[in-house]
Amino acid sequence: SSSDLKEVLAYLKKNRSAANPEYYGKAKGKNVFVFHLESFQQFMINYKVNGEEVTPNINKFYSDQNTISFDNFYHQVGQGKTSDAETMLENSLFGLPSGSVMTSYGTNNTFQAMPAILDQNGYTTAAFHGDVGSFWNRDNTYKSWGYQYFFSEDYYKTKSNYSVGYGLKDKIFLQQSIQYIEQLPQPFYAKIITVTNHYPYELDKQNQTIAKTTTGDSTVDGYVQTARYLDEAFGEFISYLKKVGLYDNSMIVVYGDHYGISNNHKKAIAQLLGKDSVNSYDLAQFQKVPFMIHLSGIQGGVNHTYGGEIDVMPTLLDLLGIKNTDTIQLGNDLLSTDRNQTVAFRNGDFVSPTFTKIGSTIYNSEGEVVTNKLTAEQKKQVKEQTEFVTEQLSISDKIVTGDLLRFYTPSNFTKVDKTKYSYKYEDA
Ligand code: GP9
Ligand code: MN
Repeated sequence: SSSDLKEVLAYLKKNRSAANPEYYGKAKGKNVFVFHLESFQQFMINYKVNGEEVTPNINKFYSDQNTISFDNFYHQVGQGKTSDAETMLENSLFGLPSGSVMTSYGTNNTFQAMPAILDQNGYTTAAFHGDVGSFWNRDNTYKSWGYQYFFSEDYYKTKSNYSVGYGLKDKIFLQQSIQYIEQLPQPFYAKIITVTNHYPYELDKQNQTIAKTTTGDSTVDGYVQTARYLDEAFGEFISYLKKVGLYDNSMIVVYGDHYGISNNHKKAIAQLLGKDSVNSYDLAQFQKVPFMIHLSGIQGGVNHTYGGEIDVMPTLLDLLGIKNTDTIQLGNDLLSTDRNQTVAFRNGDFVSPTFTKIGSTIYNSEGEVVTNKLTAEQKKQVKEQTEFVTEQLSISDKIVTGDLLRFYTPSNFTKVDKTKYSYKYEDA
């Protein structure tokens, strides 16, 4: 109801942080690529197998002088996995405690998503993915989010050996995406969703260019091989962007959507990390994924702020210089100097520069259990962080399940007309 909306607006008033003038508008008018690295975790950055870098192209991009790379950035997905990541990145709203926002609410809810906002600021908007368009209800959800174009499997030439797992192999997918990218009027916003580095990490022989790891856990050991393949595909794509001049007139955003190796594989994770064992704190740290922003002319470097997928949309809108102070976003610009660095996991646990909470256990920043050693002051802090996370998640759930955005329209925004869009190949 509209009284729930009042609660949301009060929350935002209390919790949104101001943009950093040093970065605001730095990417104004640039094309935007959001490059989705399927199941790609932060620990893979500069990771070596037998002395050999697994992902040299992504590593190079991470350390580029014009890339801002975040090394305390966490995925925040729940059961909705990729779809939760997409929901957070483009709406600054969380996935649900169970199920998927895109599947359950994507078709009918009102959204004020990044594609729609950019469309209304003169951008062409397109999503690319080599799986069937209906997976995670993307074909309906993207209309609600205001995507003008959605290039899904139907737009790609397929052969039996072109695909593995959930869709086209990344290299083939990206090669065939170029013809569509070239036709997009600039400036454009293009989201590119890869898929080959997906559980169970299968890959044909000729694309295996690095040895598997040897943990003995067969669902884990192929991960570096598909990650290497993804890295090669990424490298080819970056070369293409450089060749056609898109590298310099685009903001290139690269992120990992969620873990590739689940917490069911503790022994293997410990081995990959060179540890005897891993505890809940280590596993929370293991949920880091890359988040990188490349922009020619910007001073890059590794930024240590704590944040997550919920924070991407405000970060990008501020860099693009698109006013978003009155949009309903639950995250905060990662480049803002006064942001709350408590990062919620979907189950209510959290990480932060000071304390990490997993279930009822509190860890300090060194990973020591401090549940029963907290001073009164620290107890108060943990309590505040816990309340912040609970409120942030519950506000998000209220917005989604109550379809509250239908009661609110930001200034300079026109409600999305879903009937405008058709993504069918024959209509193209
Ligand atoms: C399928 C792909 C996989 O189209 O995006 O989604 P996930 O299983 O990672 O949620
Ligand atoms: Mn995924």
